[in-house]
Amino acid sequence: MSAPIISLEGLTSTTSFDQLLATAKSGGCASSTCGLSGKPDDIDGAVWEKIKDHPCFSEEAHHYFARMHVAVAPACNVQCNYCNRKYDCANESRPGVVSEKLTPDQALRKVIAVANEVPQLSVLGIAGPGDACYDWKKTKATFERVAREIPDIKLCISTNGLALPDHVAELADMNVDHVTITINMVAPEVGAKIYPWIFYDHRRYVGIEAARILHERQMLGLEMLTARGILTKINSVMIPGVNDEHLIEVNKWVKERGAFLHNVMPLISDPAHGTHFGRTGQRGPNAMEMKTLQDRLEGGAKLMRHCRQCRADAVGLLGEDRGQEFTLDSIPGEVTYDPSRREAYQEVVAHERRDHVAATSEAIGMVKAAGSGKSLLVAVATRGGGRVNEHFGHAKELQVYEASPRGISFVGHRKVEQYCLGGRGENATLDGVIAALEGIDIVLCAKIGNCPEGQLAEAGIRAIDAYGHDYIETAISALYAAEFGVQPLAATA
Ligand code: CLF
Ligand code: SF4
Repeated sequence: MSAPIISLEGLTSTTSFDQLLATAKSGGCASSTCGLSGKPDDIDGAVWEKIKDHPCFSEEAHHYFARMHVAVAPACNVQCNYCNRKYDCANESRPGVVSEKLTPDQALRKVIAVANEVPQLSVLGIAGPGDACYDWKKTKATFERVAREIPDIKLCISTNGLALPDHVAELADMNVDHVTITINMVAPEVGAKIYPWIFYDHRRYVGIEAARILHERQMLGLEMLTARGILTKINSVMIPGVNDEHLIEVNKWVKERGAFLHNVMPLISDPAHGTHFGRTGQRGPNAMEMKTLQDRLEGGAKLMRHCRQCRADAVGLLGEDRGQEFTLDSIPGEVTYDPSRREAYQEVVAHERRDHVAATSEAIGMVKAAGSGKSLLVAVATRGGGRVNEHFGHAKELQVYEASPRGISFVGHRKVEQYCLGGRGENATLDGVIAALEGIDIVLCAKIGNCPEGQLAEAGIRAIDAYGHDYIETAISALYAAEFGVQPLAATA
């Protein structure tokens, strides 16, 4: 495998933008795999075209592409017991943080400002607070304005599904290819524990009747989207003791109705959020409970495991949030879209990801062929681009991969507090990081100091920085080889 033409850090930094442009214009790709499409063999070509730049609908794309959300549709027709609408829609975002509400014109201004600065931007999502289909006029006006100015941006919405069937035809007309429905139950008696009321057809419903109507509308909306070829992701909030076991049934129902992905998210519950579940002490699941349920769901509707439960005004790659750089008062009154950065980025990434796909396939083949029967859980510090390229002390999350006889797969992420600030590591912070790494065998990072390496070792976790800037899968396959005595692959970087 050849070295990358330029690093992904280089792709996005302002100082090397000239280099990025020059590389894109020259078509000067050093990759030995140019000419390959980069499409994995097991994905249909038309589906690949829709998902290849969508960071949520493709795990592979999330290493390269960014989404942004605009909070334009605050009204909601459902009450979820995990939501306090003073904050964000907890179906698609982290509760407890207030978002800036925007008009469609303000949203357009913000999208242009972000597109000019963040070359990875590929998707505009409307994901709360409130419901994008219920507050439809504002959703539609925003999408129409943005599609006129930036025609190649993908439009994406998240909805509770109650008003969805009324707007499927318009979503198809606007070329919205990606919809998320939050479905937490398929049995009204379970739903009644999650939704105290809904507002439908000019009146309020409560209890089992409310949950039954919501369920029927969600299934109808999903079937209508599937019939039109719109890719639908199902988000389910895992609420221990309420719907955790039941999500196995939900997975079956949505698979039968053509859902493209199923994303099981942990309930985030805190008394400070002022939600019903927060006030009544309902807990969320821990990382191992989540993984156990996800493992039980394997073989059903395909799982999304790389969700970051982002805010309703999130901007950037999924593992980062640059929203605070783009508040309305920091954006000029007049902005004009300049496509050059995004175009150059897309061209360079197209080359890079072909190389990455080939490297991944080789690495997975090696792990499968090893025939060791063993598995490893590896937590990786990365800044994007699918490479081991972050220092342990700078990481705010670690991406978790499992290497096993089935190959190498992304199984989740662990959020951690940044351990090293201003060149100094904090012991108390490190204790929290180690606790968050429960169950992990090995940490892979670009660099780690002796002190944290030693403390991780005491907790039974090995930290390795020998594969800095390699592709993640290639590094893991080499580790697997070293661990279980098979022939390692050559490094890529
Ligand atoms: Fe936004 Fe959602 Fe579209 Fe993605 S988020 S509307 S599908 S563009 Fe993505 Fe964020 Fe998870 Fe949502 S990581 S919370 S799944
Ligand atoms: Fe809150 Fe979203 Fe549920 Fe509405 S649909 S109550 S905004 S979590």
